Amino acid sequence: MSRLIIISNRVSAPKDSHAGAQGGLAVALQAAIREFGGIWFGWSGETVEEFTGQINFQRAQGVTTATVDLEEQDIEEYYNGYANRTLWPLFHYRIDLAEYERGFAGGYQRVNERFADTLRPLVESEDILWVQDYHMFPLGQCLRDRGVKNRIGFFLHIPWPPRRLLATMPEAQELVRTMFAYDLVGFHTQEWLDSFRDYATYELGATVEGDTLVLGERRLRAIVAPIGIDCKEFVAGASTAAAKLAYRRMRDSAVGRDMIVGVDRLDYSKGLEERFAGYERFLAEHPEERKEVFLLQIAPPSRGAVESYKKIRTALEGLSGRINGAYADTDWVPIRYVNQGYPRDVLAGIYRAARIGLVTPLRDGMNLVAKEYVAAQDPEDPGVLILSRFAGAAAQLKDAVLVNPYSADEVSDAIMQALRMSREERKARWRSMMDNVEAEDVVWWRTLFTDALMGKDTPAPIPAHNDVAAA
Ligand code: GDG
Repeated sequence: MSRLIIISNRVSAPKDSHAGAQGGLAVALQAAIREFGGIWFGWSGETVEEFTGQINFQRAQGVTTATVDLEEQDIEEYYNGYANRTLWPLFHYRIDLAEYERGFAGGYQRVNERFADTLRPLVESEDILWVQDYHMFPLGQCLRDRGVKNRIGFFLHIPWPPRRLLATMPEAQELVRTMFAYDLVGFHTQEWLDSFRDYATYELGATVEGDTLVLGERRLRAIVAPIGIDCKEFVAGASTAAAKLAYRRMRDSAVGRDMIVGVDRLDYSKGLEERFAGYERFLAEHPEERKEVFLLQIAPPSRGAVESYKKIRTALEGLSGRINGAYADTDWVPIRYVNQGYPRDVLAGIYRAARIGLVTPLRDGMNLVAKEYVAAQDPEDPGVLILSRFAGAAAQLKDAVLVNPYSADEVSDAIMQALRMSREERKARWRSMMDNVEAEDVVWWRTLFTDALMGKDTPAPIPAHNDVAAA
């Protein structure tokens, strides 16, 4: 049987602590490696004075990880630079924030070459390779240049931008051309896939044959594979002692008020400023509801080395302070804004205690918080998910209250609708969403992709347009 080599920027070795401590994606990829045998390869997260390509192998619970250290300059140009200041904003449609610097592009290419040099000797002829995410677009081509003939797949965890936005990046054509080194590419939604196909056909002259794009000698199959969560693990996590304690604490501290919860990495794509503005509109328009609700926003900081992330942190501190200053009373504060992370089972308890899950990214590849919120609910008295129509998750969670996150009025109306929603309606919407979260979980996603990569499934034609998230 073929071994599976997974390659991603960061690598998660299995941990000894209870299963809830790790994200569902890490656990699912580890399980895949256990099933097929193989390796998980990537950056160690450490720096070294001079790159050596020395691999640190580790084996834990049946999973082998192989990591390499990078130079300070690599991290500046490849990770903080091209990945986080060029590709991340551009792929979330924020060309106003995207920085196009040749130094970043050069460093990104150099690091991918370094990964390819290091990985090449580990690849055996029957292995199947699966590259994850935007840090590694050119890796497939770098491996082909070094004689790797194996099947290689690529999965993109973030959106794919419309072609006219992508065209603003100087290396766009080259980047998309190198993607034809892969045999299979996967996206969370049809919308992202359509944008990719548009670019490849209009800008590069690729042709479409069913679900395959053809460019010269290369054939690239493109599929939709929406990622899910480890639903069983999350449901179990919601009834651990820690979850129950968190649930009780939240309920006690709510003193009969309805809690609205948001949980997001501190990132401009998550629409936090717009969310606060929508909530403020709700408070302004519904004075009678003011002391009946509060918003708990959990936002652990991320990518603190990047300037735009420092800015959003300052902006949110100002905004939450202003809203609290304008509306708070001696016995009530409208926003509890928290800049720290919590263990996963504590999060599950918090989700369960919240009458509303407010998930309003401006643009999001999928958004797992939306699915976690659904999985954590009490089936007999579930809360309401308010979800941005611009999150990939909206294509699956059609019974959420879908909103345009840019519209404070829509967010405000959705909060009111959710607060007034009958238990009957809440249960019906929740059941339909939970059916999806249970069925299309992270193992389903992983199997969908690896089966396609190994040619074990039946290709379906690409529909002309995405009927869901095309807005
Ligand atoms: C990228 C794409 C796509 C958050 N706060 C805490 C915490 N989290 C966990 C959540 C969730 C995860 O982080 C965030 O996942 P998302 O999907 O919402 O967002 P990204 O990090 O931007 O992920 C995204 C995803 O890749 C997968 O393909 O869905 O669109 O952008 O699991 O629970 N976890 C803990 N404490 C926290 O305080 N333990």
